Amino acid sequence: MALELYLDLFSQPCRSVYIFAKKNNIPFEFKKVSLLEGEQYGEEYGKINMIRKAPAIRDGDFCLAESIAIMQYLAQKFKTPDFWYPTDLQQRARVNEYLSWQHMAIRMHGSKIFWLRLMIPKILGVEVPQDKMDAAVEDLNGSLKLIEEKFIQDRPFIAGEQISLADLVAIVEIMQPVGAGLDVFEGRPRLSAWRDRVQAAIGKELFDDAHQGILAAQEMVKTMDGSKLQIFKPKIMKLFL
Ligand SMILES: N[C@@H](CCC(=O)N[C@@H](CS)C(=O)NCC(=O)O)C(=O)O
Repeated sequence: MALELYLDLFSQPCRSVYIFAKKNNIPFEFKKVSLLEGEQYGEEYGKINMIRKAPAIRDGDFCLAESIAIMQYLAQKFKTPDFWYPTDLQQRARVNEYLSWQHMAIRMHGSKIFWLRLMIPKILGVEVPQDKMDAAVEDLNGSLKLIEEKFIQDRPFIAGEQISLADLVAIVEIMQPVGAGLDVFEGRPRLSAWRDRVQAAIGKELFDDAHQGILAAQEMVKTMDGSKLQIFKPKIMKLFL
């Protein structure tokens, strides 16, 4: 049975897994889990991932959740080039440092901006108080500053001279608020130069392919049928407001 990747490219962790698998020519079957349609709560998906989040994979009778664990599994199973997840002790520790930090930092703040700027007002029809928005932008700015000053510094990439899982996860996370129309690169030349290097290392075609949905999100919400999302409104409000 082919390796199955359960993904929705609207989701940051799914895009990271998708790009990683494609870039490394890992053969897989794309299984779409439409998160906005609530497919993660279906009976079949529960058998793949009882956490009920995407991404997840099935490799034979082995199922695995969590994007970072998935990419580490794929890196080892398919023996991807060392730079993605270096065997060098300190380089790997540098990658792990970012991968450990990002969950509660750039991922959380970037995702929050996406919901506050776009999905909550445009799809759920709820006005977001200005102080909530300002606080979210302040948190995001704090994380972006740390990415520049702590994680990139004066290196080409987070772990040194070559791209790694840390850069892949970081760029994909940073693109989430961009999808909601926030230009996070403006006034950040170091971040912009790093983005250009990471995009070049991934390849423009693959990067654009993975991001076409999220970068079209502002257009998409104009015609989106948000009725299914209303079921998740209490959860979304609790999470983001
Ligand atoms: N830590 C997990 C996060 C997974 C996650 O939160 N996925 C979101 C999409 S970005 C999801 O599936 N949300 C659906 C829901 O909460 O109902 C990972 O890195 O894979």
